Amino acid sequence: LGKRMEDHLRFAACYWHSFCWNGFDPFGYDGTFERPWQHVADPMAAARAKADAAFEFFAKLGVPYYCFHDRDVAPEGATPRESVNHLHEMVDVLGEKQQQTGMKLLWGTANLFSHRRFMSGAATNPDPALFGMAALQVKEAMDATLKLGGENYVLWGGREGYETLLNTRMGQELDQMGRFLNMVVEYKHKIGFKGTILIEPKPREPTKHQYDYDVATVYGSLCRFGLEKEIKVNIEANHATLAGHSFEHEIATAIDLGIFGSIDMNRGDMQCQWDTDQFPNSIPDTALAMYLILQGGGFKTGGVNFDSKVRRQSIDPQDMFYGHIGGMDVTARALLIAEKMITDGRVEKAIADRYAGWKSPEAQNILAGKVSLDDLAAQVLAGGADPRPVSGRQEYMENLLNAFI
Ligand code: GLO
Ligand code: NI
Ligand code: NI
Ligand code: NI
Repeated sequence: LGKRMEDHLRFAACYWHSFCWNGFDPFGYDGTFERPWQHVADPMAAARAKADAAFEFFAKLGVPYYCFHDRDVAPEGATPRESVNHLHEMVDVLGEKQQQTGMKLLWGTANLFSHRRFMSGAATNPDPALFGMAALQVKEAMDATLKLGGENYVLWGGREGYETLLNTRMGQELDQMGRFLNMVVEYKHKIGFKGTILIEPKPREPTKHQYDYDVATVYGSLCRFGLEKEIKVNIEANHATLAGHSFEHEIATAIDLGIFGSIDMNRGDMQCQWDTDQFPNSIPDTALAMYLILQGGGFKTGGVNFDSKVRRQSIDPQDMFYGHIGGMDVTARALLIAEKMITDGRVEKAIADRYAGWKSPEAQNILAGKVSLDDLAAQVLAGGADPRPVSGRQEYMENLLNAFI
């Protein structure tokens, strides 16, 4: 593979599911988890206690990377200035923790979706004052990411979408989003951040019509904003299935469009049609995803962030270890299977054989734009023969995957 297997184990644990989400759901207004820092009255003391617990967990897990939102690590203050001061203080704490544990930051991000001020969007808000608040938060989160040596910066447009066109100017909101993303990219260059900016597509939740629906939609927007060379995507398994795709379809689409960046690893639940963020547990599905990623050149600056959480009923802190260890084992096994598939070469060869006809100089001329529709039609008539159908061998190929597991 040209790279040692360990180079692909760029696994990250996320701060928010294990240390911020408390087990609430739309019917459980209160969480089910007991967190010691919830009872600490001073918000900054609570943030420090939370950081102690988070890094103790990351270190015990032995995971090399973590990811966080600004508000996961530092509480909102009474004014924008106070919120910024909180973040600066906590970035120093995180820096010390990284030094002590050897943990690295896979990516940083800003939470532009939990606070009520963002209920009608962040960059796509009808009020420019809220666009400004989003800019402040992203600027500060990018600074924090740079300072902590983060390798990427993620933008998930949590509230960038709408509920009804009877109160929404969609065209204007998309223009606002384009301006915002261009400002982010300009700022990245201004501060000399070398990492990749990643958009995380997601459909249907929390707004009814999310603008960053899936990889193809994001690509269309990036082209419209002139940013298709500047921004890549962070693909989440559960978001892919919510959009009616498979995880591997979204990965393959991004690779083919040249915008594959990183993945958020989890698994959707076919019965609960929302973003349940379960730990991955299907080896065949994960193997296929890893196969495509390795075939596409592997992870460059990106990695595998476990955007996964234990269930509301799993209040035993040990379940957090079981969840992560199980999910990481599944992913590691999937990587080994993917490696076997690549060295074996049968899948690759079967695909090459299927498209072999396109290797001829005549066929290459068609793809190179050297043949017109009517010329080609005339050639077919002159040739006389009726072309034979090409077999898909779908059942054989799908079963072949099982031979590697
Ligand atoms: C929500 C998303 C969210 C993002 C995170 C990073 O469904 O998956 O967890 O990954 O906000 O921006
Ligand atoms: Ni995610
Ligand atoms: Ni998600
Ligand atoms: Ni999710």
